[in-house]
Formats: sequence, structure tokens, C-alpha cells
Amino acid sequence: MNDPSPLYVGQLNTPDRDAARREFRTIFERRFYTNHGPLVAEFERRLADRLGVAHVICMTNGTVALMVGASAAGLTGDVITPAFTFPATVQALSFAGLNPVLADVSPQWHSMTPDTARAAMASTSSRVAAIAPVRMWGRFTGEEEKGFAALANELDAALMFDAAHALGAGEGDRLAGGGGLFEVFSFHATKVLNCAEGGCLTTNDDAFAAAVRTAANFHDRPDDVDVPLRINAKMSEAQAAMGLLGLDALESVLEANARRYAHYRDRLDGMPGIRFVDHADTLVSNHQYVVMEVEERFPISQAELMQHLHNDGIIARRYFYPGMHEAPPYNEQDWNVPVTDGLCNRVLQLPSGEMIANDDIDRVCRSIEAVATRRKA
Ligand code: T4K
Repeated sequence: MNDPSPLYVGQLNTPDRDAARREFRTIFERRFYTNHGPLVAEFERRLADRLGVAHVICMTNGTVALMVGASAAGLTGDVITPAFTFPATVQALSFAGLNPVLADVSPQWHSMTPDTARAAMASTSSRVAAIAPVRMWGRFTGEEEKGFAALANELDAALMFDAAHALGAGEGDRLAGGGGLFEVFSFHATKVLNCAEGGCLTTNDDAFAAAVRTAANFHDRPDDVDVPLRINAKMSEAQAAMGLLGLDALESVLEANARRYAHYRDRLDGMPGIRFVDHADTLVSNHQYVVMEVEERFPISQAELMQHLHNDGIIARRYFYPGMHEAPPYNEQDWNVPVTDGLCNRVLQLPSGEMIANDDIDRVCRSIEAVATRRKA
């Protein structure tokens, strides 16, 4: 039998080929490749409409959008942010000159809560300038948002959401995008909306939007305002073309994701030692990730299960490992984040996205089932 092809995590959606050819032909015909071109403007308009926010500012990627947003807000001092996140969250805040203070997360949803953010204040004696929660796995609740807003208000701190996972996710009719001073999204190849690389900042604050537009471009724009620093963070026309094609397909991508997710659940729900992290019963999920915890009672550990899956060509990932509290330079300090510690050794990400058919999901599940019946060593 031929070796089956590897199965990856990440959405890796491809646009309709004919539509892509047409869209890229217009870029070549215009010979207008970057610097606030018409496709970027159209992508920003359509995103603002979809997310229900006043301003969308597209940039090179989500990391840079967070960095530019934090810098344009003119903040200095401490920022409370979770230890359990992709490195980009914390690195971008450091790059913007802020001092990250790492908070623990909820064991159920893996995200920082107003309570864990408050508890993290024990790790700092200086003024907290900002709170930067992550909408982990795309989870969004208005109640938590209110809790963070109240804490930010009490501390006179700015509130910014890393919504890299949350495009199209929400609660009822309200989608992520309009929280705090700003939110940032990622359009990396592995996301539901894919510009190969890309990201955006969303805000309802007109003055702040002007500051971000200025900060994201090195010089000379008619609407420039005063900002502490400027840098080239512009999205190109090629990226915007990918994004527009992705927006056309977004609804069908989300539906297909939900179907794939349901198939995983049908196969693995009830397996002792496996817990899925899914908020779709009560909230709108984009199912960008298929997240599970490998519990203590499962016959082998998360790291061993990952290796077992890799041996079968299933490239599951440990998101996130190590936690940011163990990653340099943040590991120079001791952090009190026991939940994060546990999750780093339990959470596993399974293959998802357009490349994964039901047969592939069956293959992943068979591979997990093959070890699930072993006796624990
Ligand atoms: N905040 C949070 C909470 C985030 O999770 C992220 C990014 C950010 C901020 C920053 O946003 P960006 O600056 O990236 O816009 C991936 C993504 O690169 C990253 O965007 C994402 N989060 C993170 C959770 O996952 P990696 O390095 O772990 O995965 P990567 O790029 O190796 O891709 C996964 C698999 O997909 C690979 O095993 C191979 C396959 N693949 C990947 C690419 C890019 C392909 O087959 N084709 C491809 O083109 O970070």
C-alpha cells in the first residue's frame, strides 16, 4: 500500500481557480501592487460590513496588527495577557514596548478570564496600562467582554482583544470585532479567511483608527495624525485579492468546518480520557481548530499520542507548547499559572480544514482508537 499523504492542522483553503485568475489579472493590468490599493479598500469595506465595526485596517499579518495597535495607543507599562497563547500575542506586545504580565486561564475554555487577569496583578507592582485577552479557539462571550471592560475601567487601562482565531465567531448576532479599544484578526494560511499572510485591526473609535492608519505606514498620507512611532505594515493587493476570494467562500467554509467537527465528535465522543473543547452548543463557532485534551486517564500522554499520530502521518500539533511562561525571555520570571502548565501537557490539535475529508477523519480516529484500548503503563 502507498504511504497515505500527511494530514495537517490548519484550514489551508484554496480559492476558486478561475475567480483567482480573474482577480489577479486585474492586479497585473492596473500595475498597482500595494500602498492602499483598491482591493485592500474593498476588502476593508466588506470586512467592516461583515463584522459590524466602523473601521477595519488591513496589515501584513496579525502579529504586526497587534504590535501597531498597541504602539498607536501610546501605552507604556504593564499589559496583562495569558500565558497560554501562541507566542505572537506576547511577542507583539513586547515589541510595542509593553511589559507582559502573564495570567492563567480557565481550565474549561483555555482563555484568560476577568478573574484570572485580576489574579495576575499579584505579579506586578507597577501600573497596568492594558489588558489583552485572547479569544481562544474563537470563543466570544459578551459577558466576559463586559467583565474585562469593567476591570479595564477600574484600572484606567486600555482593553485590546487578540481575536486571531475568531473571524466569524460570536454570540447570537454579535461577532467578534467591536470589543475594547481594538481587536486583531489573523488571515494566515491556516485560518478560516486566508490571505496567505495577513491580518487586520478593527475598532469603533474614529480617532484611534486614524492613529493606526498613520502608524501602519512609514510616511506622508493626507490624513496623518500624531503617533509615537510609524512602520510599514501595509497589506498588498495580492493579499487582499486572496482575502476577497476567501470572503466569497466564507459561509461554505464555516459550514464545512462544522460538518467536519461533528464527524470528529461522532467518532470520538465518549472515549475515556479524551475531552473535546467545543463551545458551539451556546455560541457561534468558526470551528477553525479541532481541540482536544488528552486526560491523565488516557493510556498514553499527549506527547506520546502526538508521536503515535505523527508515525501514522497525522501531523497533530501541541498548541500551545511550551507556555509563554516557559519561553524566553519571559521564563526569567516565576509565574503562577498552574492551569496553563497542565494544558500545555494535555492539549492536542487535530487535522482540520479543506484538505481533510471524512475518510481522513476516520483515519485519525482509527489511529487514536488503536491506542485508546491499551492498558495504562
Ligand atoms: N495571536 C494568536 C492567538 C495566534 O494564534 C496567532 C497565530 C497570532 C496572534 C498571529 O497571527 P499571524 O501573525 O500568524 O497572522 C500557525 C500559524 O502560522 C499562526 O498564524 C497561528 N496563530 C498558529 C496557531 O498556527 P504554526 O507555526 O504552528 O503552524 P504552521 O504555519 O507550521 O502550519 C501548520 C501546518 O500547516 C504545518 O504543519 C504544515 C501546514 N501548512 C502550512 C502552511 C503555512 C501547509 O500545508 N501549507 C502552508 O502554506 O503557526
